Amino acid sequence: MKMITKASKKLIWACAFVSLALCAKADDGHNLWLRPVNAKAVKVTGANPKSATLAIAKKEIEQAWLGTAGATVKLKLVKDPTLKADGFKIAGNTVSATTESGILYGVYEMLRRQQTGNISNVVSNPSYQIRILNHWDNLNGSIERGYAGNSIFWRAGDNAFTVTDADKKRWEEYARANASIGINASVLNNVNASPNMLGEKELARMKAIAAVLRPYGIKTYLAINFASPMRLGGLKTADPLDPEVIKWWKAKVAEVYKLVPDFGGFLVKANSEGQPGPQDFKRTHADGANMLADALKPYKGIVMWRAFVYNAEEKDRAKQAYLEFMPFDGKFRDNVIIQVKNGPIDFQPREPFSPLFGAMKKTPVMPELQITQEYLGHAEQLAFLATMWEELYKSDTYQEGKNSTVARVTDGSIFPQKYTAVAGVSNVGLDTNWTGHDFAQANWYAFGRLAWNNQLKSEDIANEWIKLTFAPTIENKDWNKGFYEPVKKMMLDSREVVVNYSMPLGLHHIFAGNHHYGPGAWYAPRGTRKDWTPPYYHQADENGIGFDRTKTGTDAVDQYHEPLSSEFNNVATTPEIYLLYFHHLSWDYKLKNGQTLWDALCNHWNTGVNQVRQFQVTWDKVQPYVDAERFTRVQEKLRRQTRDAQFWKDANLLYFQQFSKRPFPDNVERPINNLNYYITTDPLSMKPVQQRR
Ligand code: BDP
Repeated sequence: MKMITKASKKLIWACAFVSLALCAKADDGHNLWLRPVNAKAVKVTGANPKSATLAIAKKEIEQAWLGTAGATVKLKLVKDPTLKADGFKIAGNTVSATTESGILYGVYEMLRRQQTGNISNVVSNPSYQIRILNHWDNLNGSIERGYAGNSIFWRAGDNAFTVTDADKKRWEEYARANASIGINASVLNNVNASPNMLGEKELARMKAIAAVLRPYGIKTYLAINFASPMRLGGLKTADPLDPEVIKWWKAKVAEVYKLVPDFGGFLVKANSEGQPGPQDFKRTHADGANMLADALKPYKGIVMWRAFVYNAEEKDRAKQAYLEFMPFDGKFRDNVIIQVKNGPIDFQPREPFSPLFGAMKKTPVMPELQITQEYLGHAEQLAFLATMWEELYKSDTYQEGKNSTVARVTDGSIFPQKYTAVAGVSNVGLDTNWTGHDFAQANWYAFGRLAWNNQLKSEDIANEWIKLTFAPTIENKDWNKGFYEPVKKMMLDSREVVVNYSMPLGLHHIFAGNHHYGPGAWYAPRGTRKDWTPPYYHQADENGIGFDRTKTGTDAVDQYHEPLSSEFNNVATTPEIYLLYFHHLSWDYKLKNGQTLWDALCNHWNTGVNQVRQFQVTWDKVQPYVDAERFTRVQEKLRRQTRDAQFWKDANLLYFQQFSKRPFPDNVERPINNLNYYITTDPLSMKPVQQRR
């Protein structure tokens, strides 16, 4: 009798495990870091039923409460001078804030703390008022630099403007994910903006989107085409000082606010990469931005004016944004904010920070980060970008003395700013898992968490994200050692690994043309703008490699505040991570570790490949702790990353060896093809290409 009981007990346990394992098996990644949990009973008070935002807060608690069963959670709107708008206080089971959105953020924080095992009281205020995603979504549904399917907002075809239930569901899921990490604004369309964005049907659809985002505390913004008065309005000019043009914008802005009374404002890419702008009419960036700012002002709208400008004639692209914008410091209206990419060139795997940070003292400046991995392996490669952004936020500009970090010169800690903001170019698309690569979700997450608190450490963000995203479905003591620790390490190393196999020691922009996936150091088709070709950036010749931006070169170092300017000017004091960004050095230049520059480059490329191989090992070993679906997806991505990292290494070794004329160090794995193969093979499609030289 006893025996049977024991056996049947065993059977019951076995069944339970099998069914749990089956449950855990299919995970398409759609739930992001907001996975369903076994919630306990809870009561919520203070959720005024008239408030859509508080209703969401209540629902979130009810479906994810992991605190004491039967507890009561109090939501409280308070007058508290220590809390900024959106800020919140968690004390025991009470969440208080001065705004409804603040309460919602507090609730998400409380639930996150329960899930990650970090329960404590907290007072939290956001670093930036506006924490905004920039969607480079085109009205036909495609996404510029998007790697996870088409736009969730726009599509082509007969039902382009029909708002379906599926649309609304997706927009709501998107809004919820953003709110859970504190993102409170979205630009719905590409900075390379179609004038049609301001057309009637497009604006009606924006209204529908805004209605879904609003209860989640998210404001809607649009990117505009500066020539809209001509291309959409039929005017003869878009001159910002022309009375008809001013009138046109005022009327358009009034129309927008009639549809969306809490509309946020405009994002503008002007006189950049062929986009129209005020300079087409012999006016300045300030003229253009201020005209739009005046139109938006009565509605409390703002202009985010991008500083991403450069033209082919200048000797050094890195200097141009600073040269163009510094003369206008203090000349912008108080509802204009200048949006500056993290680096002076573009969103490279590594660049020093843009010298505009901290230098514009009378104009608010907002950092623009790229969440979508245009230059870090698209949705094919694992690169956790929190470490890159942490490096940026922590960089000291010295503009107002020591500790004038990029974080502090942009978040209002140092300069009195009416508006503070940070933008991230989104990696979200219609793919089931939103971001293509399961680990790319972590970059969306990290952007939001750092926008909320720009002092957060990458490690803490990784900690939260892993626990929320991969929390074990089966209670497992070994999970920490078996999954959490190795995966965290892999994430924290991953950005540097990409730098290693592609552009170490300050190399930058040596990508294959157009799609920017894989190497193309040789890419310079006849007739192409020089500053769109890699040889412009690496400057390799028989004597050496690197871009001389010192005082005897283009003097870009001069745009940095002392002591940085001198530090970057002197090769001995330049951090080696920026070496070839600031200096043209001989192949035999000795690095701090005693290696020659050539050997060090080869070793970095080689190390990068070995590190990705190690990622494969790490991932294989976590198989017992993760559902089969996500395991396989990531495993496949890592296989491809290894292949492509090797492509980077081999192509770089062979191409640059033509100039260095030096052997590879013995330990470096030899290329598996000849240089011609790499030049004539597209690294994204792996198909033959012609005329890549
Ligand atoms: C570059 C991208 C291009 C964008 C541009 C921008 O390659 O697609 O339009 O940045 O930020 O990095 O405007």
